[in-house]
Amino acid sequence: IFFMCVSSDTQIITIDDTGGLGRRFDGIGGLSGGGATSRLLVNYPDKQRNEILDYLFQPNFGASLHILKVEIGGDAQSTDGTEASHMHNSWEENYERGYEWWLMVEAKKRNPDIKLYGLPWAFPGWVGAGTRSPYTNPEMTATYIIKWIQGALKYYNLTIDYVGIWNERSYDIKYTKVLRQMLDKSGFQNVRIVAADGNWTPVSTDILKDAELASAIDIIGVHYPGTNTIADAVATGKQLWASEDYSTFNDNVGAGCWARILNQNYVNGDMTSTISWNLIASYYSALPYDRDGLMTANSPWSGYYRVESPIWITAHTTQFTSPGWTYLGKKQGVQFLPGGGSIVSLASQDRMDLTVIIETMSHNHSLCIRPFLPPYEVRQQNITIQLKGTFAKVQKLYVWHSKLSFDDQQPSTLFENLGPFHVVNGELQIYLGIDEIYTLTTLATGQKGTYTDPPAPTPFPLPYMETFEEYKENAEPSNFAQQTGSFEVISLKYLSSPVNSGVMPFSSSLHVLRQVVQQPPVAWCDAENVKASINIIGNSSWTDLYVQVDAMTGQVNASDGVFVATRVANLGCEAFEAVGVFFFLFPDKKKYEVTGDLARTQLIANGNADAKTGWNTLGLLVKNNLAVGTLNGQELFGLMLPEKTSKMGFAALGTGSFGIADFDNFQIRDGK
Ligand code: 147
Repeated sequence: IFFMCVSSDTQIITIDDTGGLGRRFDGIGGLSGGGATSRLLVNYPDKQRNEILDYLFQPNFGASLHILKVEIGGDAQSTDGTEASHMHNSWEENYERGYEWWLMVEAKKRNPDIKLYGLPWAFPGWVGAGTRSPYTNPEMTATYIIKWIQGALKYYNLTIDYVGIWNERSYDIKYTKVLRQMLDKSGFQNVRIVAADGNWTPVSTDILKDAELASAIDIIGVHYPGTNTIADAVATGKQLWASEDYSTFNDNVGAGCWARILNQNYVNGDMTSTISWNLIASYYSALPYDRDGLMTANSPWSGYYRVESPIWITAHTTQFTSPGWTYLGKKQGVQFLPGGGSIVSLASQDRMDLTVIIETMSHNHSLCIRPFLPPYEVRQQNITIQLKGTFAKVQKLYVWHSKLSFDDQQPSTLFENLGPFHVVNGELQIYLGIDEIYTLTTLATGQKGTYTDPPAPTPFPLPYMETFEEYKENAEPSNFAQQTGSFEVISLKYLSSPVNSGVMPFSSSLHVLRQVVQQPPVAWCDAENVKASINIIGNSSWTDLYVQVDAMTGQVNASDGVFVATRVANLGCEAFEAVGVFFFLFPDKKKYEVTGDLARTQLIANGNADAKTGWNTLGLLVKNNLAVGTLNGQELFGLMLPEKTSKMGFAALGTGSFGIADFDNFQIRDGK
């Protein structure tokens, strides 16, 4: 690999730390959330779950990430599901919900130096103070966010390093200043604000106009910048981040995208951190943005997962740098290469160590989901690296190599250790092919971590029974993927509380699943326009199925009704038009409805139902074009489905409006 390409000239690249360095490097990160992207990870068997976490976070093993960014759950849809809020209502707080606390703890266990960054997509309705904006009462919203930061410290000993404003929605100058002041007053002077997790403007121009705002914001974070920055952003003097980027299918083109932007976000755009949406694709593949993570783990019932090529692209940078390292100056080891591609060079704080990353990704092999990538050419080339300044004395460089293959007959080389190469008179010559990544480093560390192959994938297991008994309170049950509303396991002791006065528990069971959202959220997308809740599970290609659940709406602030459903499709932010075969029961009205959609615009049948006060058992069998419903074991309807009804999809349960409902003894059986 290290031979000269005979007929072409060599271009000299000087790597030199004299005459000015570049910016501080802040690290490479992954984003869990925005939303529910780690949903299926938590219930993997322990062995595989630990392996996956090692591939993501263990230093010198795999992606070895420097930053973990997580969603601050808002009980609302934020792309692949809804994440639980620590304050469903203004009068309560809870730090046991969801899986981001767990994930942050696991990341810190592996890398105590990993930086943590929290950002809300949506907020519980009450944070809007009667409006659909989180900025109506800035002090209240800041209190809500600071409680999350305090909870992290108090219950998990997690120090949050960065906090954002509102993902890809309007940011607010007043709120940003209030958040800064209240963070400082709460002892969180070290929590730095990233703004505005959207576009370069107006935040950059606002910072230039407003000294108080400028001192409140530490980092300008933008999404999908296409490696470009703007002059106003540079003029602020702030650190610039691609605080969300990538979101590309994790095959080799995705890996090429990631390799290109990891280098060029700095070479071209002065950005000193790039964060991948998402960290790991742990959501059902029928949900939006299938496999847009650094690796894939969406089959917890089998234990199957895949370490995809973006993990090894990440390793090329992360295993040989740390936040606090410094980029060298432009044209001093940070530049585009003459034949196409790019090089970045970073030095440790003490300048004892040097890491150089080179990428030669071609246009069609490094397309990202967005924005448009203008055409460019890359050709094979020879370069001569000349080490100057502090690095003139370097004798050898350790070399790691990847070559992404786009030919089925040809395997890719991923993060191959080529060992140390001698630097002769401060020079090293390299032949660069196309679609390659090299790391040259003084560090003798680095490892391509491996575990033995996980079990083979299997389809979602049937029959399936869930009693919710095995979970801790506030947990989300395995394999459920809530799309609107927020569902958590609660203990029977609450069922006898005044909130549920007069309602007797159904069985001797201790735990039930409760939908807790009582009003529309300060939403991130349109999903909640449906004003109903839905929690899906299973397999998106199921056709004939029997589903059954016990449900109860006797509580104060109850939902108007409950449903079970099959063949459910159209989820994520499109859940407002989720389709399927839905069997709704409205216990107070003693009515039922069969509909072809969650919004109940496609009515198939309705009628009276002899619903009990308290718990009712709903059963729904859908087979070919027949649907049969039972209520408490008695047949309630048997009908033919209209031709346009959804033909396949997930099983689901949920509520007809926002409001509390409890579910228990959920069953799925093959309907064939
Ligand atoms: C981002 C979101 O922040 C993420 O939660 C996730 O939805 C991600 C998926 O690619 O996208 O939101 C964007 C959605 C659309 C655009 C940019 C960001 N867009 O069309 O430019």
